Amino acid sequence: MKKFNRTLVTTALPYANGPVHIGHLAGVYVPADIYTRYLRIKGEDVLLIGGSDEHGVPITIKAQKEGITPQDVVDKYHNIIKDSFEKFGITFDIYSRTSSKTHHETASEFFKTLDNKGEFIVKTSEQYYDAIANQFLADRYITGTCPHCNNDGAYGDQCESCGTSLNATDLINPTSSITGNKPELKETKHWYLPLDKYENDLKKWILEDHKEWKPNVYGQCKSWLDTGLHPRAVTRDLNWGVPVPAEGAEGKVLYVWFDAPIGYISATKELTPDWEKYWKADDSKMVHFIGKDNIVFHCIIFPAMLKAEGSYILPDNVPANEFLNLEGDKISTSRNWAVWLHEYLEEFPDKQDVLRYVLTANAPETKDNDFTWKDFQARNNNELVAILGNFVNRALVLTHKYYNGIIPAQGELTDFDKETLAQIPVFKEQVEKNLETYHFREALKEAMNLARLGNKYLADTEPWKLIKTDEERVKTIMNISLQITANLSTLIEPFLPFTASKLRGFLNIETLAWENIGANVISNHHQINTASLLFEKIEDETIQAQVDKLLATKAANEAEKKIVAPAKENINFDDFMKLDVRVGTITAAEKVAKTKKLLKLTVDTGIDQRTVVSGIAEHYKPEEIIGKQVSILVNLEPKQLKGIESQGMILMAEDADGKLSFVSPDQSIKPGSEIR
Ligand code: B3M
Ligand code: ZN
Repeated sequence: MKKFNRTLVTTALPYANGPVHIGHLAGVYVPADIYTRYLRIKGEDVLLIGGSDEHGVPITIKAQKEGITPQDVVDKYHNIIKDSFEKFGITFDIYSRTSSKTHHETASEFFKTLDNKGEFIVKTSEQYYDAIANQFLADRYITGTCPHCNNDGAYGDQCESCGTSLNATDLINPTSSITGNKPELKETKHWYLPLDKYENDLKKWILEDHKEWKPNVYGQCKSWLDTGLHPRAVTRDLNWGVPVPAEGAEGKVLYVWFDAPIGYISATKELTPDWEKYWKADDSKMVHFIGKDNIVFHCIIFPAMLKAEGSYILPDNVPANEFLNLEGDKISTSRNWAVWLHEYLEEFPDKQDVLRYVLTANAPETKDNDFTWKDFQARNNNELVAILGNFVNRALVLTHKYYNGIIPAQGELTDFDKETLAQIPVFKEQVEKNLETYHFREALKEAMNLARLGNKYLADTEPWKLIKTDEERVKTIMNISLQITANLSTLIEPFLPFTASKLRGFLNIETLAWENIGANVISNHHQINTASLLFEKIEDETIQAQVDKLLATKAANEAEKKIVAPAKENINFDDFMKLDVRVGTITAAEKVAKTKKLLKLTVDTGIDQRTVVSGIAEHYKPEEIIGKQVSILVNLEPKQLKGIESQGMILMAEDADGKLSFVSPDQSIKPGSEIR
């Protein structure tokens, strides 16, 4: 195996268009943090690089939806995301953002270098243009009917109903989602990176030289490479991003997937003047932690960019994970189907390690996996509490009870003692071997096996019985139990950093050297501190509350689906003009006796003062609506209701839950004004 002298660990830059959730943590940030902490504790030279991806259509769409600027969007979410990562103990050496000045300069320079070297092909093609909005439309801004399944809401790049990848020009009846206008085809010029030029190099590099990559990653790369690579546009017609530094490129920005991976370089630059060593020296190892939807960008496109530039190293590994689902459904930001990290931190204070543990133990390493709250509870109660917490607690409590917290010296060791101690370095090696090959679930299991060993040792030696008959022997047993505990505090550090630090506090020790795991690491007569429980049981009610929260989300999503009733059959203009709707002012209101729903209203319609009976009593109190301006249909045939003649109808908006709301003018206007 090649010998490396430093490691650069990068993590996918999350789009700053929403907060981060457990899927992000499980797929990318926890494994990357485990890996980095492991190398750091071994004393290696390693950097963990991260940041927010603040460009591209995902950001502009969010801005449009919320009626704010793209800058507002990224400012808001960058801070939320950064804060969540920090609180979960993801130890970034730098968490930057692609809107930074250094990044704009770096990405721009990178493009210029390639352009000057003649690495791009410039081509003109026809793309959809919205003549009213005066702009070319990104694929995501075009909707239409899917030619494969007839779904009406297909996007220009994909139909989410049948999953087919589309070109915008495939859509039947394309519509601009900015103006609702029918877009037209118009010529535009773009810069393309000829990926085909690197096909053979990439084939050798991945398919022959990196057979050790995870099967899911290797397989995806192979299928791309087998299909054949084509030139890919690296510029876009958009007004948000890094401007294309070339002549004739006004109004164009770098494609977000061109600039985002360069973000890893910019962030390293911002972190250290020594950045080039990490990116260009042959003895540097680069590892990209990403989710499976980013594989092609990190294994094919970015390496092609780096090769085209010429002075950079390529990643040594890209241990991409599959997806984590939530209670059987795909995690979705737009459907709010997620466990949001900032909410978890509030609802489960000081339980970061519980989530880190569960997400690692159940990581989607080789296939999609499911997060369920039941499993979360079970792993906490049956593993963290019952195995790790229980062992540590017994070792510490007994030491306090028998020896006032002063570690007794070992006497003569039995064969069983020796066998037990000999196991410790075996677990260390297993953890190492698994971490170095990106098998984080397995590595965690091996670390937990040391706690299992401790439990077994105590169960087999039963010091609480021996203390009455063989006090000398108990000293040895407790010493060995504490050696195991102290070794545990190092072995679990990469996975459960908060717990490891607590444990060191209980033991009254500093971080121990990784290399020493396996030895007797804590000395005789050392005084330990008083301890509390490392983990607490999570009760059914707590879990039920989380399940209920998700059920409420499901119900809200269902209601949302129902809310928009399909449009009724078309009517002609004359039919419409038959309706005489006016602005009226409510001048009096009272409940209709012996009814629950009805109010008797007097309305100034401008034409007259008239009586209307309206079914709104469950939504409004009579006294709160006097003076309110409303919409009233004045030419509806009068009707007798509970003995009162109702002369017209107040128009109400009604949502899926049956909530009613007046349709009122947004400023005071003369009663009798016509509504059409
Ligand atoms: N922002 C996509 C994503 O969040 C993208 C990753 C960029 S990594 C350079 O899935
Ligand atoms: Zn379709």
